[in-house]
Amino acid sequence: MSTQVFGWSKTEAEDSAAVREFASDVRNGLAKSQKELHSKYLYDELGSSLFESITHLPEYGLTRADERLLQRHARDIASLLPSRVAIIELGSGVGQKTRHLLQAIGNPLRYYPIDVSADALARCERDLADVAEVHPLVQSYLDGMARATAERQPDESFLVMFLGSTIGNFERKCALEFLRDLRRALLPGDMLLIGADLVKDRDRMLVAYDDPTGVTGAFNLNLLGRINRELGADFRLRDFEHQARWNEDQRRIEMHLRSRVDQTVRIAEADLTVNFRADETIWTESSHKFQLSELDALAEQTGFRVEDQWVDRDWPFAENLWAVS
Ligand code: AVJ
Repeated sequence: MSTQVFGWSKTEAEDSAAVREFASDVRNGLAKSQKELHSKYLYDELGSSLFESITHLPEYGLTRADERLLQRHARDIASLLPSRVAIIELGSGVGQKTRHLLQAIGNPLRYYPIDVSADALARCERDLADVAEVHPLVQSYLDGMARATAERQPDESFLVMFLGSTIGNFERKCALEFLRDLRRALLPGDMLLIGADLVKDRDRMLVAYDDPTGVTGAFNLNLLGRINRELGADFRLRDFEHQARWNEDQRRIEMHLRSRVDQTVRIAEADLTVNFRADETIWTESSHKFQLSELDALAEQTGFRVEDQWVDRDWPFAENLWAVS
């Protein structure tokens, strides 16, 4: 997003710029031969709350593993941080997982959560007010980073947190580029705490993204609902079906929305009419899964040094502490 928004009071001009950008992304994405929509658009207010529900599903162990590691090792992690530190979190959501670490650090602390969901950030600010001075940023990751690091105090270092395996949503090549950009926004002494979901049993991965309760399906289909609401489209959600696939070559789960029938959809605000053949899909998200060795290589290729790593045994997931090298 190009708008520089602080807090959650967007002006009308910023709102309409965001709608135009959404419309243009939808137009470009649906013009491709494999139709696609960017996964960041899954997180409107309803989508964010559906994702929050996903984190409670027994089949989706990822978030609980992440939180277990942060809770169990909060003191270890805190002991490895620079003495004067401020925290930036990319894609914080409500920031629940971060509480343990903020508490373990103890001293008065500036915390900059960055997220696309203003609602989640409002809750985050409320919930964490007792453990940090919260400065919410409704911005893209790198814009928010620039905003936060501009407030660096003398002798202060930043810890950037990128939890929940959100890095897995990037194509592997884009993850590399993104981490390099992130590195460029930091200084020696700064650190990155990055969570990554590990490759595990195929059926376990698949059911985590295709739960029998149907919450993930609702989360995925809501993207079409959002296009109806914000871009005046006429998607019939019942004529689409949620699909999760394991892509073995790319080691990633892909979510798709499969058209059940031949159909035509009108998206007024994008001035677009789209045809779907029965069985054709819109690709809405990739969640790449990692090998431990791959994570160390990723650090090295992007200008970081591995400081420590913690792995959950019940749900293979790795928390990685890297330092700017
Ligand atoms: C929040 C991006 C890590 O990819 O596992 C959950 C999002 N999508 N179920 C993930 C998600 C479907 C999640 N991340």
